This record gives sequence, structure tokens and C-alpha cells, in this order.
Amino acid sequence: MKIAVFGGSFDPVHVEHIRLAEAAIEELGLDKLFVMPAHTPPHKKGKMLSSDADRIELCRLAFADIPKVEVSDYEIVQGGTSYTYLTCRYFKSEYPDAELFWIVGTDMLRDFPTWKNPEDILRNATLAVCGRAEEDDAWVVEEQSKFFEKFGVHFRRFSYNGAAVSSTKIRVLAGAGIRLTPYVTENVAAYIEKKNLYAIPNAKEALSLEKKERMEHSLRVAELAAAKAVKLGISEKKAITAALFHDCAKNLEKDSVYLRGFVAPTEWGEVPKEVFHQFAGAYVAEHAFGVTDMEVLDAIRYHTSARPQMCELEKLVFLADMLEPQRRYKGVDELRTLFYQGKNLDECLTTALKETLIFLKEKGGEIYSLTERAYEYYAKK
Ligand code: DGI
Ligand code: FE
Ligand code: FE
Repeated sequence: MKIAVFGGSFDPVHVEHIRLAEAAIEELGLDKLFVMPAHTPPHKKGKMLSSDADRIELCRLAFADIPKVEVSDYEIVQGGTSYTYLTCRYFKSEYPDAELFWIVGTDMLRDFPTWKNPEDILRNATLAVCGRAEEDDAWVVEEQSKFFEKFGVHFRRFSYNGAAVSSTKIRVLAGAGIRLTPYVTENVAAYIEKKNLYAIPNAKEALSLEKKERMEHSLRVAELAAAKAVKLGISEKKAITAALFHDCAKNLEKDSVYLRGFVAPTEWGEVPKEVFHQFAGAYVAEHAFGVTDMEVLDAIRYHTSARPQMCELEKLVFLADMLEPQRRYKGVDELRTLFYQGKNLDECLTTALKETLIFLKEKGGEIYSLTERAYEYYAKK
């Protein structure tokens, strides 16, 4: 008998998880696959947005049609921090005669030696590493020999071709009130909707003020901001909220009812027309859509010009807006590298402000004093 455990946060479970499970069953010749939502993955604290019970239920729904899959609540019932070596011992004791596989992604392979008691894990289980079929063979061979040198055993590999779906993307789409199929199964989509998981009040209405292209941009900004938020100690929900609302006034006319009562600030001089929508957007988010969180409102309010002394959420939204995947301009790749690899956002922010000023000067546009002040402030730091 061959069994495997496929753990993860499943927040929420999506079609890629199902495809991966099917590939594992097929390629490893499994008799049973345990899908096991994690209680609190040590590296993902702060990100978990839906409850243990909901994630279990979502997994049951998603895998209902695959008889070889059983959803395991083992780690969730155990509570606390889960250690793979203990979970492997448990499955080995429950199924002493079975060959046990532990499923990980290729990115996890690199971290594996830092897990607690890796040798203990390998005494009870074989690592089953899933990767894309087109992944470089030479790379796998090299990893395999490094792994063998260190642990004296091999890992197994199985392949499946994943599309670009992630739980983060699903949470953003759910927050925006957008249909979740075909990224999740019908029953999972229905459950998420019924229980209002990942919902962000009025985000859908705010996005409906934007033209289609603009709205797609806002979704990309939200996904990028969300993917980076938790690593920076920023609430993912705030990041998604600010990003989904950030351009809500971009396509409004100045005499729109949404802007009734709005007065642009005068303290930093005249507001250039490209900058206007940041202030208007914060006003609309607050007054029309009930956003009350000050950090979220500030992230909207300064997303175009930036300002001195921004909080981390403001920096994140400012940069995600400049760096979402469809942005193309000179220097964007260098900025992306700083965004992904920097210890914090400050270096990326300083460079981004510098380039914005150069761009505006070349273009001959009027420069808003807040943008200049922001640059001076961060360049000095
Ligand atoms: O609304 P988006 O297009 O997503 O992005 P954004 O809010 O950053 O606005 C970008 C535009 O705003 C871009 O053309 C540069 C311009 N901008 C940024 N800072 C200033 C500015 N324009 C002027 N005139 N002055 C500024 O200080
Ligand atoms: Fe904008
Ligand atoms: Fe934007």
C-alpha cells in the first residue's frame, strides 16, 4: 500500500491543488492521499484568514469527487505548531505497512534541511517533490545528488503543469466580489460566497466605478501587495483593501455625486490633475464606501505622490501600483528586483521616487511638492 500526505494552508483550496493531488495519485501509484490543512504553518503566521473548520470543509468539498483522497484534520486537531517529523511518525504508526510519501513543492526542497529533524522525517517517509514537467532536468539531477550526499536517500519527483493560480489570487478575487470559478470548484465557490470568506465590504461597488482596464490593474496591484504583505508584517487584508480601492476615483468626473463635498488639500500647493485622484479616492472610499481604517485611507490618499514618513502599508501600495506585472517603463526591472529582494521597502521606494521625478522632469509635467518632499525625506534616510 502506498499513501501520501499533502499538507498546506489551503486558504482556500483551488483547482491547482486538485490537479496536483491527481498527478500524485497517478504518478506515485497511491492507494490513498491525505489532504491535510495545517493548523498554523510556522512561516505563514498572520496570513491565515479563514478558520480551521472552514478550510477543512472547503477541502472536503473540493475533493469530494476523488475517492482516493481523504481530508485529514490531524494537524488541526493537534493544534499548536505542527512539526512534519511528528506528523510523519503518526501516519507511520497508523499505517505501519504502507510506504509513506510526503508531498512538497520544489521551493520547499531548498528549505527542507532546515526543518526540524529532517532525518527523522526521512526514516518514515519519502519526499515527493512536485515540479513543472518542463523544469530543467539538470537542475533536478544536481538537487538529487546534493540531497543524497546529505541524507543518504533520494527524493521522488512527480510532475504536473500548474497554471498561475494561487490562494492569494483567490482571496483577492473573493475580496473584489469576482466569480471564483474556474479557479475553484463550484461547490467551493458557493461555500466561500455563502460564508462571506475573504469578503471586503463594498470593494466590488468601488471597482465598478473604474473602467475595465483600470479595474484589472487594481486587481493586479492587490495581488502583488497581498503576496508581499505578510513578509513585511503588514496585514494582508489591509493591503488588499487599500489596493482594491486605490484608483476608485480615477475615472470619476469632477462633478460626480461621489465627490460632492470633497475639497482637495491646499497645503502642498496646487494638486496636479494626475495626482488629484489619490485624494478624491480616499474621500470616496471613506464617505461612499465606509472605509474607516486610517492606514488604509492614507495608503489610498498618497498612492500617487507618496509623502514623507509613510507607514509600511502606504509604501507597499505605492510600490505595488508602480510594479504590478503589466507596468512597463525604463528601470522597472531593477525596481522589481529591489522590491522582491530588499530587506524592507525603503531602498525600492527611494529609487522609485527618484525615477518618478526624473520621468516627470523629462515629460515637463508640473511636480507636486509632496512628491519632492517624499524623495528628499527618503533619500536622506
Ligand atoms: O493611477 P495609476 O495610473 O495606476 O498610477 P498613479 O496613481 O501612480 O498615477 C500615475 C501618474 O501620476 C503618472 O503619470 C505619474 C503621475 N505622477 C506621480 N507623481 C506626480 C505625478 N504627476 C504630477 N504631475 N506630479 C507628481 O508629483
Ligand atoms: Fe492611481
Ligand atoms: Fe493605480
